[in-house]
Parts: sequence; C-alpha cells; structure tokens
Amino acid sequence: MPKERRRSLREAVIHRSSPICDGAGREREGFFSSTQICDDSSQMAERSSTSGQVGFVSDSDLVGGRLVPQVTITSDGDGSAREIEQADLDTVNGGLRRKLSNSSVSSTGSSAALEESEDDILSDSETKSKGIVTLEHLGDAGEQARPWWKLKTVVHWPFVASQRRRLSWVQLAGHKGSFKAGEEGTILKKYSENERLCFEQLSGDMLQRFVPTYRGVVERDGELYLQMSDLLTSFDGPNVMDCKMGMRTYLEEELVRARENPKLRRDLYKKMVEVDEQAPTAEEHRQQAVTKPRYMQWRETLSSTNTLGFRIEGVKKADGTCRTDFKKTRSREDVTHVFKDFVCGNENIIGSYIRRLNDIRHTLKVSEFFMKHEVIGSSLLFIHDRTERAEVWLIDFGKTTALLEGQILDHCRPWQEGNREDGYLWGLDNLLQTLTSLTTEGL
Ligand code: I3P
Repeated sequence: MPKERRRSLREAVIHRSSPICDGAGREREGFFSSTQICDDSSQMAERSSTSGQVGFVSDSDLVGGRLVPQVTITSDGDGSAREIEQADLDTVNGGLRRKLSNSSVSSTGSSAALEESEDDILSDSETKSKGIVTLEHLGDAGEQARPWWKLKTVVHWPFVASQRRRLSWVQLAGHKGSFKAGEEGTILKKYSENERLCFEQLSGDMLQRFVPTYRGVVERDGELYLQMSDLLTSFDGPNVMDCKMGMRTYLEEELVRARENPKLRRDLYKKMVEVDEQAPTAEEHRQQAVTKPRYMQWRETLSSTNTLGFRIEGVKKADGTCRTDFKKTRSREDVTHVFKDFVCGNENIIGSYIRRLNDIRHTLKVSEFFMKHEVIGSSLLFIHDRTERAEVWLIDFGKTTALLEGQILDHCRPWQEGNREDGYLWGLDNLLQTLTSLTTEGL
C-alpha cells in the first residue's frame, strides 16, 4: 500500500464540533477551522482498535448538547465522496492493529534501530517540510471563493482562473501534505482517530467556542479526512501566527516507546545540524542520527518551550511574507519582538488578543475537557486583519490525549515523568504577560 495511503489510515486524532465565536465573543457558525497532525501511538492505537466508535458528527448532530452518532455523507465537487461506514473504520482499525503488532514484535532489545523515521508512515523528512507548498484543490467551490483560504496553519495565496486546480499555500506548522481544500469555507485534514475523539468530546465542553467547527469525516480519493471550517475565510487579508503551547512537545508514551524501542533517525539528525552543528553528541555524529525524544527535547531547550511554556512556530503576514525560522527564538525579548512585528505596532490588535486570551484562560480553568486531557502539540492560532479584527483559536489536537479515569491535570505544575503535566496554562500566562508588556512598555 502506498505510504501516504497507509498513513491516513493509521493516523489517530480527536476533534469536536463547535459553534464559532468572533473576537467580540459572539458565536457564529461555519466560518473558521483549524487542524492538527497526529503522531500515532500505542495508546491511541489501543483506543482506536478497541473503541469501535464510528459516530461522525456535524453541528446539526448536536441535540441538546449531546452527540448523536451518525454517518456523514459528503458532497464532493468531483463526485468522488462516499459514505463513511463501519466497515471503513474496521479496515482502519484492523490495519492499525496489524501494523502495531508487527512493530512490537521487532521492538525488543536494547540496540537502536536506524531509521529514516521513527514512524515509517508519518515521518519521512519530505512530508515534514514547511513553507510554501502547492496543493491540489479537489472541489470547485474554491473557484468562487474568497481570495484567502486556510489549512490548519496553512494559508494560500490568491489564485487566478488559469491556476484553478492548483493552490499555493503557506504551511506554518505540521506535516506537509496533510491538508486539502474542502468545500467553500472548509478545509480537510488527514484523518486521525485521536483528533476526531477530541473534537467529539469538545463538542459539549465550555471550550467549544474557541475551537473550529467540526463537520465530520469525509473520504476523498480513497483517503479519510476530518472536515472543519476555515478560520480565515472571513478575514480580509489575514495575518496568522501559530504558537505551539506547553512546556513539552512529546507525549509520555512517546518517551516510553523510545526507551523500549530506541530508533535512530537520520532526518532529525540532519535537521539538528542544520540549526547547530555542535548540538549532536560525538556518538550522534558518529551514527549520523538521533532519537525523536532527543530531537524534541533539544528543540524545546533551543526555543522558548522550556523557558516560557510556548513557542512561535510560524508567522504569515498579509504582505505575503512568511517565516518559520523561529527554532532559536527563545528569550522573552525575542518573542516580544516577533509579536510586535506581527501586529505592526497596533495597540488595538494587541488589546483584542489579550482580551481573547483572557477569555480562553478563564474557560480553560473550568473546562472538563482540559482538566482531563494531556494537551501536547496543540497550538494557539492568532489571526488579525487590517480592519483590526483579531481572534485566537485553539487548534491541533492530534497529540491531545485523555488521562486515566479519575486523573486530572492543573496544567501549571512542573512536569515529572508520570504526572503527565503539560504546562499549558503556565505557557498561556507567560504569553499573556508577554503581550501585556507590549502595551505597558509601549509598542
Ligand atoms: C518536528 C516537530 C513536530 C513533530 C515532528 C518533528 O520538528 O517537533 O511537532 O511532529 O516529528 O520532526 P521540527 O518542528 O523541528 O520540524 P509530532 O508533533 O507529530 O510528533 P516527526 O518528524 O516524527 O513527525
């Protein structure tokens, strides 16, 4: 089976349906979206293989705040969409079980296997690149659509009739090739069981109004996607920033897996030396490879993840400039400078962002979903335009994982392996302080 095909069948994520709220706190429907990529894990696999859940939902499926499981039928511009049925998911889960079973057989022993990727489906270096990419647009809706689209942290350039079926996008974070344009006002993100579950659980949660509207699972060209509303559609030339939240960017179970079955990755070694030739140890230089946790932890210390509990992943401005070179943006001063440039010194926009972040913070404090999940790799997406409209959205739940029954997190305590704390709220407080300092110290 082709690699990309296998990948989509294995991905596991979470998502929910939600009404959308504009910057002033008013709820609206269907104008926004977000996305996130998932790293499959044994726990996710376990869940997906045992839950047998099918229930794809859309906004209309919410009755009295409860989810009503149903099959989603999509209308596809090229007529290739079809119903997603139980059998489809059985195939997905069956495939997942087989794959994991195979890998566990070969995972014993202490010597590290050398791989291009820790996960042969999710991670070749080509699919991880960020920057300007070109995607096929599968439907015709985009041809009548507004000049701006967004895919997760992906934004596209205006296009002309002669380029109808090819759109240029700027991807600020996440895995390349995971997004497609959906029907007007929506985007498609590669299916992930984990993210789907998250969206579903978020649907009845206080946080729902800060998360893109989830519109169910669709199939395109034999692959499953999560369909969600496009967050950028109603902006007039949006400026977009992606901030990855938390003091940690890998799941505890990823650490355990790496310990039990250490795999060396050449692609991550290459990414490491590109930034700092001195970063790898002598042994890593000799192997020309590093493990994923080693790479992720190095990235966290290099950026502001460890020191501030968030890091800037990418910025796309309305003037067409795009930056994803923030790996070494670490100090509060560095981060402040990026924000200042992002808003072009506009105090009104900063004020709106601060109000929105405070609203999010208060809601996180009372959210049951938040309390009961380890939130890893999730981002806050900042969007504003020249009308000074400014919004912040929670996106990317591919690595947001439910805790064990009875366990809760406060998201502020320091992490120690086993407590699953993610530092999300600590990071949010630091982010708020950073933005507030911009208003008090002057833009
Ligand atoms: C990537 C980044 C991603 C991670 C990916 C890394 O590094 O940390 O979050 O994906 O791992 O390569 P960088 O930002 O430096 O490009 P996950 O969050 O999904 O684990 P991967 O290569 O295994 O996909």
